[in-house]
Amino acid sequence: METSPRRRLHRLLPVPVPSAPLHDARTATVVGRWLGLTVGLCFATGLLSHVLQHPPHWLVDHLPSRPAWGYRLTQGLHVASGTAALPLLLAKLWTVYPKLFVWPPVRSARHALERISVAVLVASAVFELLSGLLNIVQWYPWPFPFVPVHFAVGWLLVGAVLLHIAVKWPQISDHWTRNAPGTRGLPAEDGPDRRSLLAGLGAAVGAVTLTTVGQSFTPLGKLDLLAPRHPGHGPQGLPVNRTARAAGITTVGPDWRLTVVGPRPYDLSLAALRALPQHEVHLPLACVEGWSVSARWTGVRVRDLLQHAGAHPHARVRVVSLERHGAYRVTEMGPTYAADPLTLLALRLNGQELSLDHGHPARLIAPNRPGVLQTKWVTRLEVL
Ligand SMILES: Nc1nc2c(c(=O)[nH]1)N[C@H]1C(S)=C(S)[C@@H](COP(=O)(O)O)O[C@H]1N2
Ligand SMILES: [Mo]
Repeated sequence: METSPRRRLHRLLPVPVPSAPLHDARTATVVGRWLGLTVGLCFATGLLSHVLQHPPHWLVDHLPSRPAWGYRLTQGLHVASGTAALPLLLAKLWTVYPKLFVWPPVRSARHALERISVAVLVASAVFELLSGLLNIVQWYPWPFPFVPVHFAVGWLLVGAVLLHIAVKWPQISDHWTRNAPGTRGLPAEDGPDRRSLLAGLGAAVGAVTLTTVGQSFTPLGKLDLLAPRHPGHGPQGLPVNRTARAAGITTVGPDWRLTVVGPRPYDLSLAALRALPQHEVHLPLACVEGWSVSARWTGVRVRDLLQHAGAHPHARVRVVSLERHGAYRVTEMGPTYAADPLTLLALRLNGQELSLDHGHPARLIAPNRPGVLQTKWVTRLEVL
């Protein structure tokens, strides 16, 4: 290793020279490991969310309906880690951007491959974080469906991260600790400028986290200034993603009936449903967009309704809404949810009859289940 003038100066002076360039491997390593950690957490929780929403057929019967707060926690972490990764990604890109302009741009086949892999890494990271952010505000300014594309690019990103770690392993291990081999004999600390950069970055991550995480972690609800949803805001104290109007449901008349299709099919009027044994559960509604609210739901156990139709206790169920169009008008549920005593066809929310926006006259509420699958305006249960 050549000795730079700065390094020579460093040896002469007893105090550190406050001019570390910050576009260096040590800074890239420190920022990179925080970014890697948040992206890893975001990927793992995203994968879990995907499996709960779109389980492969061999897993449908085994999805856990407990802990009841599981999805609230993991999806809260998914959105919080993705949000925290934004300032980290910007800092990382700033640290390494001079490398984009190295000359000559390609030195060898290996170098060309490395640059291509970095391009994939940067593009997929920017795409994942931005598309996730726009999904939270429900803005889809692109022609493709969000869920499958966000999921597929997530794999691309994780592959690119692993490749990047492998390629950069020598630099990463050299600069993992402060006393890097190339700087042996120098004071074992980061200069004031790197320390300020990292402190500023920590403050930025802390600020975006504290002002958004209250959307699912309600004790911090008062600080929830930047998130688009606020847990307590909305009819009956809950936000609404799809209003009754947007779903094309203006009124539900007295002729509404719940049909249960199974070996012994039957249907029930609302009065008959209200006359069945009612149960009360405290369960969170946890939206994939990260907001979550716990509420008190009252209604009839889905298990009881299915049993009455002669369903096998391990049967899967299809839940059908009055809604005519819309991606979530029909959902399916495996036996772990259907048989769980906490899974209700809810008629009441926080002591009042469900409002039309929350799914009047009946909606599904089940433990550890993504919000998108908590079907509103239910009119049919089909034993599969
Ligand atoms: N029929 C139907 N049910 C639905 C939806 C929908 O679009 N149609 N949206 C779901 C989503 S994404 C969420 S987060 C919850 C929100 O419930 P809330 O509006 O009562 O808060 O309802 C779910 N149930
Ligand atoms: Mo949702």
